[in-house]
Amino acid sequence: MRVRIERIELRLLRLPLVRFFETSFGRIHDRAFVLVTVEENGAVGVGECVADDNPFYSYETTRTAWDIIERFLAPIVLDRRYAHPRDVFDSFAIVRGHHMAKAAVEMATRDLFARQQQRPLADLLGGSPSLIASGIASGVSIGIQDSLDELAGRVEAELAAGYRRIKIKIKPGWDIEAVQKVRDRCGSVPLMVDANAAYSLRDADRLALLDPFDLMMIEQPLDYDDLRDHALLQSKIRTSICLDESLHTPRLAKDALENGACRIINIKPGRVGGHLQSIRMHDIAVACGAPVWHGGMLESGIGRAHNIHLSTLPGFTLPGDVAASRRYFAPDLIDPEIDVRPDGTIAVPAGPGIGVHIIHDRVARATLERSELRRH
Ligand code: OSB
Ligand code: MG
Repeated sequence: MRVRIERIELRLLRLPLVRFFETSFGRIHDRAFVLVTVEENGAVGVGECVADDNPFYSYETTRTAWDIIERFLAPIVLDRRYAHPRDVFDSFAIVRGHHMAKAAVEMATRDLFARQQQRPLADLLGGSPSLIASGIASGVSIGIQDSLDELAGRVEAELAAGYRRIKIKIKPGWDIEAVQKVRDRCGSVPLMVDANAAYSLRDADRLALLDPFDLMMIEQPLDYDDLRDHALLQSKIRTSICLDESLHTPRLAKDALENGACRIINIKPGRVGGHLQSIRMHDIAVACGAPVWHGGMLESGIGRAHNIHLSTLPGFTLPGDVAASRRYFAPDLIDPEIDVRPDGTIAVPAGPGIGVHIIHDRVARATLERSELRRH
């Protein structure tokens, strides 16, 4: 068994969002991303690069990812024989960082390999058979709204749809009141907040005001490179800190957990460099006894499908930001779309690879640029 990529196709896509999404970085109305297709002998695999147009969540952008894949990653993988796609990430070691670019190529190669073997990706990744059968628990991420009433209405609608946990975005000026409003209207539902690095340690007293609301966690309150201040903050507040932006590598996750900078780990394969690094980070968190959940990056159904398969690893014990397609895109690039069931779970696609059917017409219509890479 081996995998050897003969051709890579890059596409820059843009899809309008069903509704704007606002975080502490600002408000967006559409989502641009690079879709990576790898091919061997007519068989293909796909990966969605989660880098956005802007370098706000991470320094990577659609343009940097395209450039890094074209000039550095493609020359490494093209025509190289890998015994297994788990070897792809480490073969990129000469390139520092650029995890989103690396992840898209590694994940596409995983999909290709799993399809060649006629196995679902979850099985290849080491997913738990019971989670593969039962589906994964789904939560939603709700952006900053124009009013607190609008926010409460959205939370109610998502709870009615079955979602098992609600996350609301916060920033200074949209925090305590927002949480208070949701608790007043919706009671003791599983609730958490995500600050996307909008605070500093000087805000510790304000963040401690969240303690009485019994939140599951506060995600990434402080800066993306700031483990020490997160540890100091965690010692001052009762609410558990979960890190997202700060955790780029398994080693950082270990440092963060051992030094008390967080108690819970968010895993996004794009942020850490793909499935292998996600599995390593998952294993570290499990060894430390820390709960893990799967984050989201407003992916289309293609990236979403990868996330669902990865979420079947046994350490993913908390509901992830892996929700139905229709929350973001109408239509999605896949059919049938990803849907949530009334019990708040999402089925794991059962076919080979990521197991979803891509509507190529829709991909073509959303494509702004296209390029084919081969070894010459
Ligand atoms: O911080 O988790 C985040 C979206 C884009 C960038 C960062 C984040 C998010 C979300 C949305 O919270 C998660 C999703 O539903 O895909
Ligand atoms: Mg986050």
